[in-house]
Amino acid sequence: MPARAILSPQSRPHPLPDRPSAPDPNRPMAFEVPALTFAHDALEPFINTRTMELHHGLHHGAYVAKFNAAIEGTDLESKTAEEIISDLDAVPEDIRGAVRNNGGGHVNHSIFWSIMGPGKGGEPTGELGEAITSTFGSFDNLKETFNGKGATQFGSGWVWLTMNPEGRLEVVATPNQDTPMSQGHKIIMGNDVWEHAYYLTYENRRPEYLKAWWSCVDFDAVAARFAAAKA
Ligand code: MN3
Repeated sequence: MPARAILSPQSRPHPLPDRPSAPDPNRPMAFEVPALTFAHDALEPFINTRTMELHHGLHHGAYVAKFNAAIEGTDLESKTAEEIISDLDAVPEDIRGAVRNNGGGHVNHSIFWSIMGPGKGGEPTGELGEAITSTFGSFDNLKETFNGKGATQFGSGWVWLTMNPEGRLEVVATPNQDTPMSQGHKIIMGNDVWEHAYYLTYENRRPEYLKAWWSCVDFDAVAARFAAAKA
């Protein structure tokens, strides 16, 4: 029996998306990839420059382009991305899958970029720090739970710290670009565990990436999300 190729071109995971097309000037309300507040190389050595270029520019860009295309001409154009993704039942069935994947991708990544920065890390303090200690016992316990759920999320997905519908902090994982917002959670912070988020540096060692990533977390930004979620 001939040896079987492990990766056929068809089964290759995560092909690079096409470069997103330029925004349509006739659709000024179209969603856009938010600009980073730091340079692509600023998260080295934890997240390398090429990963950031591809991830922020091309992967997120492709979600935005497909999200815009999916909702074009529908009354969803007047809603925010968060409103759309929080109420998928209100999305017409023929575009619901595209909106769930690409709207979710846009919202998830927009949050992800906003809670990271260079020279960050450390530990959460203030009310966020107290809530973490009271819910998980310690910040180290939260990290262990978060990294564990991120490492065992099968295939592509995300791991999140949320405020659940009961108003308590919770660590949840979601597959693909699903977002806990669709289940009534408020997102406090999250990490992307798709291979495109880490493979160039960490290859198959997702747990190593999960541990290193905490050095990029901007806890001031996370605390602001926590305060907004409580309000
Ligand atoms: Mn991603």
